[in-house]
Amino acid sequence: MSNFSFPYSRRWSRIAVLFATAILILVAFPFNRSLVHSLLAYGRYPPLYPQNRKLQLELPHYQTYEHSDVKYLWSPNHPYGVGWGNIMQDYILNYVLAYATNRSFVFDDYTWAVDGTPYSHYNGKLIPSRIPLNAIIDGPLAGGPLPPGDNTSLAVHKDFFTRVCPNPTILRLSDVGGWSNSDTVEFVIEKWAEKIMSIEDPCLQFEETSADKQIFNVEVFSRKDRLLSIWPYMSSLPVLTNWGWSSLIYDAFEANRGVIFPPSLDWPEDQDSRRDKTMPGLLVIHVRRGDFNVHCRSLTKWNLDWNAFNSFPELPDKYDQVHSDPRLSPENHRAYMDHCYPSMEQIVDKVDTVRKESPEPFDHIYIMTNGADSWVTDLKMALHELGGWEHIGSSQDLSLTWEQKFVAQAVDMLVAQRAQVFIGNGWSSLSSNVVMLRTMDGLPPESNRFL
Ligand SMILES: Nc1nc2c(ncn2[C@@H]2O[C@H](COP(=O)(O)OP(=O)(O)O)[C@@H](O)[C@H]2O)c(=O)[nH]1
Ligand SMILES: [Mg+2]
Repeated sequence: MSNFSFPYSRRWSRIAVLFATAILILVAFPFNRSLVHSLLAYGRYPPLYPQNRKLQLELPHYQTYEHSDVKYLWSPNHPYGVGWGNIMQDYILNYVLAYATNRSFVFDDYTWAVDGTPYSHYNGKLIPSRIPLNAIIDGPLAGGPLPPGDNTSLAVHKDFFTRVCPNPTILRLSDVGGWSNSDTVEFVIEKWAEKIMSIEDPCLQFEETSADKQIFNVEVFSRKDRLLSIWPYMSSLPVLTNWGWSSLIYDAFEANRGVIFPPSLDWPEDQDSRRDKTMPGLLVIHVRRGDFNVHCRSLTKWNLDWNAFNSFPELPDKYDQVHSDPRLSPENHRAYMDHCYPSMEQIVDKVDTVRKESPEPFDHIYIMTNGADSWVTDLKMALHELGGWEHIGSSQDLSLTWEQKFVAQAVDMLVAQRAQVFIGNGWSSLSSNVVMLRTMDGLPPESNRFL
């Protein structure tokens, strides 16, 4: 008898498991659509980068710093729930302030949510709430070494800072007078540097209030008259001269050479000489989709200028050339949107124009984008119709590891950094950071164009 009952009970237990899973999904779905979607799509949770996290909590200089008189500056109140482009800008300016005041810069993760949960929802998907900075970048900002002869203290992670500085001196924005949100970043840094340099306590932090309650709020990056005068100083600092991407990003680039720039190119064998090399004949275009549809409409209401370094005076395409106040007439509004959120036809036209104007031929194009797959496929077809391409690649063609998937924007930035010509979106901070890094790499201003 018992011999017969076995298959039955096994079958029943399988049915019961399937039934329970189905019920779980049905019950959970209305409450946690993204979770269920992600689990069904990928069958796993986003990565939490344990190796990177461990490394940044064990940086080699911590041992000596623990028993020394190193001075620190921790600026909390970084924005959250925003893209990497915005965070990168924010971190760099705060690093400049710490460096200018001879203090160790304190960095935190690229933080999407501060509620303590490991995962967040974005665009119907689960993402890590926090990504260790060293999963994206390498170099001084993430605690890497400074060039020989530079004795400024190295950066440390926030967890190290809170351990060695349990009772820091707290700075409030009102502690320094004589500056306002309309002054240049250069002036604001000078003002604050005076104050910070006068403080003896090695442990110093700004009061933790709310995101964006900081010296440099996000508005700084859309006001060229406030930002650009800091560039000569900022561009001389190791945070930019020694900028590097994490090995996760460089590895993704190398693994995807075939869809970025197929191997016809003479490409140095060793990793070091590859790092700063541009790829002749490669045109990269940043096609900002998704949230920009709504975002661009909001920008028209404020008549917002191009973002940060997209307004370098040397660049050939200028905001003023193509835009008049979009609030004044429907035509102006349309002209603004044509550049902020261009149609497929307008994008193809721009590529055509840039290609015709360039003295060098382009036969490879790479579309970096957050656009939907089917839309990108159509754009590729439309570009193909222009003719003359040996290869058309895009973000959607990249094969990435699970850990690389969630930092894919940095992989695209590296591709754009190495393009012979880059076409960006003037309002995008991601584009602006690309232009900034390309400028640091000594690429000519004419090689940065805008839609
Ligand atoms: N992989 C990839 N993601 C992008 C691209 N453009 C935008 N995104 C995504 O959208 C976010 C854009 O936010 P942000 O970096 O702040 O740039 P901005 O909004 O254009 O100023 C990025 O962090 C990415 O998650 C792109 O070209 N490639
Ligand atoms: Mg953004």
